[in-house]
Amino acid sequence: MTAAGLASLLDDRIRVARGFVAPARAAALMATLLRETPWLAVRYENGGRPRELPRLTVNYGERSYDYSGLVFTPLPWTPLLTELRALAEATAETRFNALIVQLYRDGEDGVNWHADDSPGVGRDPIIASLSFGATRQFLVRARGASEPCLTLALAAGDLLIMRGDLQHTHQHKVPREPGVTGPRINLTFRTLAGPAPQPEVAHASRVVRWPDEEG
Ligand SMILES: O=C(O)CCC(=O)C(=O)O
Repeated sequence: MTAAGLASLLDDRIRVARGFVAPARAAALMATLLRETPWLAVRYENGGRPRELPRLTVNYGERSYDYSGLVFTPLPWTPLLTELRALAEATAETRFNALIVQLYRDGEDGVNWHADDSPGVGRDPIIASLSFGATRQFLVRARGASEPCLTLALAAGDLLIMRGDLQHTHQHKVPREPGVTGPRINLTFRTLAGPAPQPEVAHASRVVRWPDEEG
């Protein structure tokens, strides 16, 4: 445990605070975020074929952000997200200027093995991740390994902090879990610096209301 009561894993590259947000507040936040977020279904091309990310996503902050070969245009901070950012900053002991909000509509949605190592986040980023809604598995593997070295079930209200050289030594993933029927929302707060990439993706994607349109 660290001084802030965080469990320390993988040589302190990961810190976890279970129940960082109390259950009733976490449930209320889930409902509010689900309803008020202008979810984006991100479309892109792979080998000339149209694809859509298997999750809905929205970026907030002051600066466009590129990852997975796409450039995302941010929305301005809302009062609620500013409040959550302050909570994450106090525990992660850093300042954040960017947020990715992701909606995993059910167990068919996920994110494949990757590291958050795009140039905008700098060399050893501190990334704070807050989870709401359905519990999902969060896997970590050493680069070059095929099997995970760490599996965490991230539940509503849990805070996970990635830090140090984790993004260079390991990759992470939220696997598909077809048995999961409920939605999950994940917020990852980051610090972006350097020249902003040119926005390109917004016009290629579509804003959806969820669950109205997709459910
Ligand atoms: O949903 C999560 O817990 C992880 C999200 C993630 O992998 C990322 O934002 O890089």
